[in-house]
Amino acid sequence: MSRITAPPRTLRLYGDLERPVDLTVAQLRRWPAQRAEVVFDCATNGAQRHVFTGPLLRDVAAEAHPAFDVHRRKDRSRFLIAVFGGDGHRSVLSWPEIDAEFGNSPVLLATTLDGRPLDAEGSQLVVPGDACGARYVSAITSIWVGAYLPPDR
Ligand SMILES: Nc1nc2c(c(=O)[nH]1)N[C@H]1C(S)=C(S)[C@@H](COP(=O)(O)O)O[C@H]1N2
Ligand SMILES: [Mo]
Repeated sequence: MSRITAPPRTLRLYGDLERPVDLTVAQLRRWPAQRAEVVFDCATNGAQRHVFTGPLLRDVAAEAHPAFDVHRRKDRSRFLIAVFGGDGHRSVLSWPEIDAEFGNSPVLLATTLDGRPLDAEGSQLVVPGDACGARYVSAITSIWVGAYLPPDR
């Protein structure tokens, strides 16, 4: 048994949140896990089929208390989500895309990929509705949640 193991990757949930938090993959297992069997296409690698498990992004993000009035759909509809990978790859989602009263997309923060725990490399975003794999951001280092306002508004 090796004593030298990589420290677990931590994901920083920050932005317009009342309770920003740093989470390891182990801590992501506190939420109920869903299972997603997905197929997506990659421009360089072709079609890929994978099985992911993990909590819903909206459940994890909700516990960080985004700074909107949770009872007002119009207020929730303003928020964006940016997901960053360790290699600089990043993608955006919107809050209404994953909100149960809007697009209701079952986006996951994976804790396993094809049965393999992701503790060392970090969580991966799972966007089951996407035909393309680009938003399946792996080795997530941070997630920003907030109401972006273009500079000219
Ligand atoms: N961190 C990170 N995640 C990423 C990417 C990347 O370059 N960096 N590529 C995306 C793309 S384009 C695809 S198709 C899927 C699967 O890519 P893979 O086959 O290289 O794993 O991961 C996505 N997640
Ligand atoms: Mo890709």
